[in-house]
Amino acid sequence: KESQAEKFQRQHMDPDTSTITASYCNEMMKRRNMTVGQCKPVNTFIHEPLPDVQAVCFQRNVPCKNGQPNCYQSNSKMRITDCRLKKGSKYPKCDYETQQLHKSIIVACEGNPYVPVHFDGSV
Ligand code: PAX
Repeated sequence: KESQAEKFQRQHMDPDTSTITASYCNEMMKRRNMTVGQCKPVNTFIHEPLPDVQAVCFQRNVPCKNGQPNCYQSNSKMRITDCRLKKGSKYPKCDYETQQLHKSIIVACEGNPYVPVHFDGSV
């Protein structure tokens, strides 16, 4: 079974992509199984090496949106792509807007090893 850490990597890690095209989110949201049963409304992909993203669990502790205390904000801005379901897009035709950004990420971490399991947002 897929662990929470593996699920985070499937949903949020894409270190090796250099060119992001307008169809990036439509392709990636499907390829990474986020358009099964419903279209996931918002999802962020991170284009940085996995160790750099795992290291965020030991950076600045910030409160999570849900009030839990296990969120961390990256010291550095990271290359990310936000995928947002377009207005009027209806399952099973999941049509996404692709937006490339350079922002600090906030992730929730759990476990031993202590690794990212949830993407809380970007600032
Ligand atoms: P998730 O289901 O929210 O969290 P996501 O991050 O890919 O998935 P399982 O066992 O899988 O149910 N976990 C936590 N969740 C929230 N807050 C804290 N502190 C926490 N600690 C542990 C994956 C698992 O992490 C556990 C949680 O119980 C899950 O366990 O976000 C909705 C989704 O949209 C993404 C992020 C979320 O998906 P929202 O708005 O409800 O926080 N998303 C959202 C994104 O990718 N990019 C964005 O900019 C935003 C706003």
